[in-house]
Amino acid sequence: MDRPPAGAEGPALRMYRVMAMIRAFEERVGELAKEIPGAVHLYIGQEAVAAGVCSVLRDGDHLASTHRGHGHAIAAGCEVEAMAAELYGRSDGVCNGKGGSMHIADLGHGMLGANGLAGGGVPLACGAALTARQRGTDDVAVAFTGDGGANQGAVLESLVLARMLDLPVVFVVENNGYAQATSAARHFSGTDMSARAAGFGIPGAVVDGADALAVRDAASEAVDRARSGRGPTLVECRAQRFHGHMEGWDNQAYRPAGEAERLRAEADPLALLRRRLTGAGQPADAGAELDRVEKESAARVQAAFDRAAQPAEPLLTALTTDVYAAH
Ligand SMILES: Cc1ncc(C[n+]2csc(CCOP(=O)(O)OP(=O)(O)O)c2C)c(N)n1
Ligand SMILES: [Mg+2]
Repeated sequence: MDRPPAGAEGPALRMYRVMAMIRAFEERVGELAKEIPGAVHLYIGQEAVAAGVCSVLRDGDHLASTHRGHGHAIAAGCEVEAMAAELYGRSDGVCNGKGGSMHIADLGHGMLGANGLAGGGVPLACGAALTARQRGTDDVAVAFTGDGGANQGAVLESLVLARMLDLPVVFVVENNGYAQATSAARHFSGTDMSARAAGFGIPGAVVDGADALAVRDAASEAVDRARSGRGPTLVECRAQRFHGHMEGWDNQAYRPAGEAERLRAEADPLALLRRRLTGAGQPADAGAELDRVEKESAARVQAAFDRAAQPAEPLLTALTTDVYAAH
């Protein structure tokens, strides 16, 4: 994990930096989606979840992501330059251009990988948690999944395993109300995930996933529990997906008319945190500082993609390398 520099800057501003970078990255990916090879799933609307959860992680911790993984990677500290290169399949991408959007992994930052399999990262995080236990460290692992992925057998098995071994793992369910075109009301049995957690003997919490500070609080409690040997927690973050499931594919006809626009207006995580950071009792120049953060993020992302769009495809000789990895 790459923590932003400490000092006078408080956690809220640090989270805003992360969220602004995710938003800038994802907006640029949205603009370039037609020319980026492969599928891209945007995280716009869910930034507070990745930023809030990762704000309480430290070096040595791990996270396993989903197919909607750019935000998790950025919050873990992955370089946007190497991510942009990866999206274009360049040899200087974070996975040498062989993974693309849905397989961004960066072990140097504890990022076990985005994952094309819904729910697929969850058992991996349990593996990282078990490794930490066996090595005698107090490192923790975070398993991200969506609401759809949360129905996967491997996720439910992971909940059993985590409880039985009391693994230092935190399950984060990003409930954005949809699995592709199917609303959670039509695919999710029960009322909420935290109630499901109780059935596995695991503490559960539900939190507003648009509220970075609330996510951070819930994640902090869960990570402390894991780090101190008190076992797993499941945190359901009620989040919103402002875009379709995947760029260039989804006309969102399954959504109530105007829903995405309404959510953007009412539940934008950046707007919410900005209000907190510029409200009563905050420095007079706080708004200008946030503007600067957004501008810097957009400029860095622009430069990253300008460079990434230049061809630098992996050589043919690289075809047989990176097939197996020893960990
Ligand atoms: C095991 C598996 N089954 C089906 C799919 C096809 N698929 C891709 S994304 C997706 C929906 C995932 O929904 P959710 O977990 O809620 O994540 P979100 O897209 O909302 O972030 C499905 C079914 C898949 N990738 N993997
Ligand atoms: Mg979903």
